[in-house]
Amino acid sequence: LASSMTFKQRGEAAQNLVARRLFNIMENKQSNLAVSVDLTKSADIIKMVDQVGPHVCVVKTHVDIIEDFTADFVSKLQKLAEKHNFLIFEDRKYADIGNTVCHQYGGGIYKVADWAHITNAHTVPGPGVVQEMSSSGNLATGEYTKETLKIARDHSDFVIGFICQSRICEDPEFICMTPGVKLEGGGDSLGQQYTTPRDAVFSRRTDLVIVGRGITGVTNPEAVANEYRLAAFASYQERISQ
Ligand code: 6AU
Repeated sequence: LASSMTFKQRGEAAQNLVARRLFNIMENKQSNLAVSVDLTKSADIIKMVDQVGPHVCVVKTHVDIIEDFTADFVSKLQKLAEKHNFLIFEDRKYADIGNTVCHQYGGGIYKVADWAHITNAHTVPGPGVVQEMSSSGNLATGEYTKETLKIARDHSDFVIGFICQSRICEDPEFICMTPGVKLEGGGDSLGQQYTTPRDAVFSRRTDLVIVGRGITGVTNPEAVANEYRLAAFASYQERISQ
């Protein structure tokens, strides 16, 4: 069962090279923390990523909210990914027909396929990647999750995991990533609901927590990122030693 295996064992079980690399980083950096750097100015993002970099396995971006996006931003981000050993996840949530998604992923201004190690897609249009949302009242439940899992298994050369609020499968090679995480729980004014790292990784048995404003919104992001890393990794260790 995935939830009782170590990240090292799961890296060995995975065929997909990105999944293998991610499990490897998680094991080596003792980090199952992704930071979502949802800031709108390139320089602020780069500064934040350099601060939290030592503590994360993944940096997640939303490049379409950046006001001053350039190729230079991408090359700086890539340099930081090498310096701190993390993967870059562009949270683009593709949701259109294949032909349109090909253009959106490979072309346009952002050319996501050139630099993002990981991206994501809704499965509403058919084969893609699951989205099970953290916002209240989301419709991604039941049959949608089941169908998405099937799509993932049918395309396991390309799919490395899911965005989900609790573990949706025990396949060792798929990584369950949970957004909507804050040490103090709660929510925001627009429907976001927060769970704690322990609740996500120990109780709901997911693998990796995605934290945005809980880290980027504080005055000492590096120290707080380390707190989240320790909390999420201890919850993983507690789970596998059960
Ligand atoms: O910690 P926050 O609330 O500041 O940021 C959470 C981040 C945001 C969302 O776009 C994203 O996680 N997210 C996702 C993802 C990762 O796809 C899905 C979801 O259901 N909820 C969610 O918050 O960048």
